[in-house]
Amino acid sequence: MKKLGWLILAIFLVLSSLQSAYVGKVYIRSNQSVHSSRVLTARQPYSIQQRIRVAETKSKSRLSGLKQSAAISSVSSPLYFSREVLRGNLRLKRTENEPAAQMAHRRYLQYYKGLEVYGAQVIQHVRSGKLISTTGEYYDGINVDIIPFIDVITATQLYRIHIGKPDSPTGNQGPDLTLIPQRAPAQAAVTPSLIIYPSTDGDYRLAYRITLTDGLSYCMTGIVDARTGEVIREYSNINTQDLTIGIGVGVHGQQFKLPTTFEDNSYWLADLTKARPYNQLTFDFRTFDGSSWYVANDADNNWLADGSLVNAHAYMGLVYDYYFSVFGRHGINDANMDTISTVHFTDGSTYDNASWLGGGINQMRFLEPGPLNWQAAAALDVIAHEYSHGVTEFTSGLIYSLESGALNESFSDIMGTAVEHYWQDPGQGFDKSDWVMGEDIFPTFNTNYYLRNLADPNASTFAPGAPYPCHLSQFYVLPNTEEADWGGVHENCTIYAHAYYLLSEGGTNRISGLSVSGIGMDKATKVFYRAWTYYMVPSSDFLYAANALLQSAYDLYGGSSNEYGQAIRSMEAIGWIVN
Ligand SMILES: [Ca+2]
Ligand SMILES: [Ca+2]
Ligand SMILES: [Zn+2]
Repeated sequence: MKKLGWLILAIFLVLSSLQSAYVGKVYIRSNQSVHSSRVLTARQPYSIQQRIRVAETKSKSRLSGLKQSAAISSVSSPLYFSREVLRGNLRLKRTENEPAAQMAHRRYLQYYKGLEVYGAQVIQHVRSGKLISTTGEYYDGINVDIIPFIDVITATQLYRIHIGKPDSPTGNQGPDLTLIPQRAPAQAAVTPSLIIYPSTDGDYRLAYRITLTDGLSYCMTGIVDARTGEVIREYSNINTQDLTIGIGVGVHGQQFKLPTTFEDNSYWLADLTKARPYNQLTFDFRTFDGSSWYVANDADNNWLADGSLVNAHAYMGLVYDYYFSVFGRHGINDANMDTISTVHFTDGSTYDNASWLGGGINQMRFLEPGPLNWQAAAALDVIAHEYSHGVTEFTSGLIYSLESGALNESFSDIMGTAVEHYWQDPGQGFDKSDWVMGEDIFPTFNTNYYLRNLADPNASTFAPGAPYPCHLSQFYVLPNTEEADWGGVHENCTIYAHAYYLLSEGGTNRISGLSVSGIGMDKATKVFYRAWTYYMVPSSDFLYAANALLQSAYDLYGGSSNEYGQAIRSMEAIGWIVN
């Protein structure tokens, strides 16, 4: 019973066992088996002790010591409150719904003459539509001139000098992309702004709030007086207690910064909620001792020995950042669950592949290169593909067989490609964005080496004479057995992935001859993401998917929009009759 569960839940990157399948000139090894009991029994306790520590910097971001407002009672009056909302002095930041308690918590920011009052928030607690209480920090009687004496550029430069980083980019810009293909975490993407700062002496000061970051090693926020240039206050946005930043070189020679942890006189490939708000651990299966394997470690935090460990750890963070910045998603389960991957995994018989292992294990595995020397962790689209299987598990839950399984694979390829385009520049060669899957796992770059082609699925075959399909009429009807890849989930997935390509970039379907005008990748991804995570259910089939996609486009852009029209066209292009 349990064993059957495992079999279903291990989702591999490529087809499992259609004989002699190949892509381009490269043969895919068949019999990617997950039967081995070692896959199931080996447990991996965290080798790093004291995982939970008190975050020292936490108290710094509180307003302790500042003037405590007695004004919260005045703002508790519904009349006063609504007047302040109308004036724009209280603006809703977000509502947290708590269905179990039939409550909603509406969090408002305080403004003065259009400027945010630093640290001030008022929260209305509502049950069944009725106001229960009002809490927070609110300042009244503010009287301050809002004309600054120094401009934002000068203030930013002053703060750069203050932290000893005269060339630091501000938080809303990316760091130096030539050296490190890594953008600033979305959390740091803060545009400098003028604010009202309630100071400890009970007065209010006009100030700039400025965040400076290089994307990972530091992320400092300073409050700079807009009249005097004095740095009134500052704090780090990274809880740096034991976060260390390593430097590593990936499989293709790229340099990355890596969030690591120093402990037991060694550096570990682990970010324990320091650089990002979740635990991210990258295990090295070569440490397997018969029962456990361990987080990768390194003596000097210069990760030069193994590129795939470096790629896996760095890319996992980039995938998180993508989902957070584009969709506001907090990790695989949207609640910042641990993100665990193992590199160099093997059960003695499986190689040259990657997988998401769900069902409570919830880990990714990048397999030891085998005869083909595939470095599965070296490809950003592959990492995002596996990660997205995790997202599927916590959203639509598309069952991994037949049409729902092919859709599950489609969305992993779609998101893998979206993430690649987000972080990499278009082009040919390693570390460039394109419309094929997995090209960076190969030891040498060749435009014919890839797993699947979203732009032109028919251009490659998964078995002699069997091209990947681009149209419903090319759907492969296969039995729901492991030998037949659970109804061809890795084969039929290209139909919807191709629809995504057509909607993004525009183009003509080879079979129907119907053309779609591209609406751009950002919009197309939004349409697909919403259908995938909000509308689909475990048993959704291809027809359901078509309707979910159209509903998603309709929600976003309306029934008379070009976007909706092109979404319809994309479904017609792959063979649906829309009426
Ligand atoms: Ca690429
Ligand atoms: Ca790619
Ligand atoms: Zn997959």
